[in-house]
Amino acid sequence: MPYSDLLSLARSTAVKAGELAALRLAEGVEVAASKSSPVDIVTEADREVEALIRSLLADARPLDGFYGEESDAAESESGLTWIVDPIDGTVNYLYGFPHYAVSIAVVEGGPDPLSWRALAGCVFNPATGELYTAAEGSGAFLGEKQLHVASTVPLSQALIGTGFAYDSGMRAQQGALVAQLLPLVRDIRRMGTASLDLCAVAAGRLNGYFERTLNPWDHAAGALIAREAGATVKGRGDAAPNHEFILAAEHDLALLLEATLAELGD
Ligand code: LIP
Repeated sequence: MPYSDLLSLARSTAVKAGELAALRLAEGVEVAASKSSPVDIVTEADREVEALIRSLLADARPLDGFYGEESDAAESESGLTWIVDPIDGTVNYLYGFPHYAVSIAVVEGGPDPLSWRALAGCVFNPATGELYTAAEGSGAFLGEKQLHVASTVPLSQALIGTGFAYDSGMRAQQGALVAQLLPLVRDIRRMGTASLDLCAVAAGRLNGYFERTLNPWDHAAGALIAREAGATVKGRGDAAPNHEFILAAEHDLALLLEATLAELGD
């Protein structure tokens, strides 16, 4: 399998990082600081887990670039860059809600989702032990089980995941949009962890997912996993997923969901 060495490194690193995150959670975590808003928080565990990931990756591949949520970016000398969210779903983690993940992806190029080519990715939920993986062209897996996106359904039968920004003004807009969408679909799920939402689409646990204002580290691995499971993963129109918008679903539903969101003013 191409990129098997990269995927193996992502997988082993994610498991070690997840074990550390779970250990720190068991010891008790507190807010270390807030970032873009009072509810956009970071814990010391986020920082410690990212430092571990960064160290393991640098030991194995010192010339690769690094782009993580909690530390400074490092330029790539190899042409590859690691895109890392040490604890995606930080608020879930802080509250002890068992739905958070270590998300690690390696891309050809730099940390720009509009231009990178994702090669391998891993999303690990330490609370459940679920380990999602994918390498470009080799399919997506939950453990050893190959994943396939759910078959298409009418929008009225679709279970749709989404999430909200940390900015209160943006949240008001997103809440108003969800209020309009809710009667048009089976139901809405807001689970708080973009990487796991994208893996849920890959696993057929969600029919679709969309969100705005995500950072590259939130979606780099999950988008590859969803795409390798057969989902359409996109930005608006022909754009690649990006900060402004990401949507993942089986192809026909993806186009219908995007058109519906546009009609609702998103
Ligand atoms: C989170 C995302 C989630 C989004 C949250 C937050 P974080 O990332 O995974 O989808 O709705 O607002 O951005 O901040 O926990 O790494």
